[in-house]
Amino acid sequence: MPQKVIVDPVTRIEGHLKIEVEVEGNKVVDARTSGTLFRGLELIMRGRDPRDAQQIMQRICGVCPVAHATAGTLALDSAFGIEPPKNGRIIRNLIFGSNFLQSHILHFFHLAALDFVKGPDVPPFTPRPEGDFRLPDAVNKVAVDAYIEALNMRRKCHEMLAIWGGKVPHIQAVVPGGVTEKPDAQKIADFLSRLNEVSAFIDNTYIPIVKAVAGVYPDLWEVGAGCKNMLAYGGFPMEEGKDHVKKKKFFPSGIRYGNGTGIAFDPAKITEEVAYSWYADDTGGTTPNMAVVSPEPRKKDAYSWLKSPRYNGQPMEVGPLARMWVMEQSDVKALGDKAFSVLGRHFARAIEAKMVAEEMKKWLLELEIGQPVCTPHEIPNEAQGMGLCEAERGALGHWHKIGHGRTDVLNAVVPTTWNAGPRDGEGQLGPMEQALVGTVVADVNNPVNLVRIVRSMDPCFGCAIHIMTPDKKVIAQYTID
Ligand code: NFE
Repeated sequence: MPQKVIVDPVTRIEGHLKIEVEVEGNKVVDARTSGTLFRGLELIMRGRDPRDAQQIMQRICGVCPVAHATAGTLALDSAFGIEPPKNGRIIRNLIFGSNFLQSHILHFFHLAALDFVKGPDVPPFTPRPEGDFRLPDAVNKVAVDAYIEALNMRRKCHEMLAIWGGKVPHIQAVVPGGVTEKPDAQKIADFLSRLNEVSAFIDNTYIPIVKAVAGVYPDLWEVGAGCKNMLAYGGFPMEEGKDHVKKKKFFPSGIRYGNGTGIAFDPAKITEEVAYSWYADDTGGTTPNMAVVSPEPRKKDAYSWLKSPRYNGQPMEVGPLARMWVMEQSDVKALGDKAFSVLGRHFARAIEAKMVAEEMKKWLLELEIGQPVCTPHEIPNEAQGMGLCEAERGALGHWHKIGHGRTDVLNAVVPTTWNAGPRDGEGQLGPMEQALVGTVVADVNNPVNLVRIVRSMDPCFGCAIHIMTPDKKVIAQYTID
């Protein structure tokens, strides 16, 4: 008889997640991931001036607002038939890159590292799963000290972002056609001095601590493999003169199934399903630009407010590992099959933080002082746009339909929905569910590897779902039986 293990809520992630697994003979044989809040932000956009999208949709989340400003604006660029000039493209990349670094440092040091680093016996280091802290004392102390320094580094990233974006978390400067902030020598110098500090922290603290963790938890290269289907929409455009989906990007778009060869990404193959989601069935199976959001909180057998996005009918993992795997980044590629694991995801995230920091130094020097930052535009009466980018946690898309000059339909398909959505009508488990299945749970009273798997994917349920239903009074419960 399988034993049920429920962790609800999973802490040290953004938002509300419940995981429920069945353990038989010490192994997880089935898993369900439930997003327990409803997202209704798209409904707020209906009937509004479409240019509100990049402002309102940013409120979906305080961790990755720039990703939603970017996807929202790219969708408007494509609906309006415009693109930013070179300066606008680069400043958007600098704004987004600053938020990227902040988010990756936050995720490792303030959320996931505490699965491996034993802090002092006070909050925020307690409560914690006990019994499996393996770092030598001296290394553990460096990692605990880095918790504080990481807060400082995140502040620097916010300051970098504010130089171009006006403020954090919800930024002002990203608008259809480009940005509103012009480059000058002072801003470039102020940005670079902070970026150099953050970059040194990534090289000298972030990457070494990830490697130290990997050194003493080698078993975690074998834990949490998941579906091995990797998807990247591509991020950080590097050229002008094309629709943004087709532009050369720093993180290329693509698909890779396990060790297979890379396949070109085709947005027409994205669908959303709702077989086990609390949405009316007519929401499902449609392409994202047609999606309607009809909540049905009492739907039979449903167990999540997340939908199940699929690519060509397949569940896909998105995020740093997917980006590094798709672009065949040498350090991650060298891991081989070990890349599909808890440690592989942490390693890929740290490597890409270094890559983005290095690249931002180059982008900064490509700015052309005195040249335009934005392309003028008019709002069309009827139009459709798609905005695809790489959010910190993976592939993010906004689909925006304009009618009578107002927003008719806006739909966001976010990284955590890809990773943590429920099973689909074919019975295929979502990527996080697949990553949980097969895990050895030696002690059902302390299922630490289950939460390590979840955190390695850096889920954010604020993005994936939003707004609480009035009748869902219980918001936190932890049960192990
Ligand atoms: Ni709220 Fe987000 C990111 C988006 S969701 S953090 O990154 O989009 O996975």
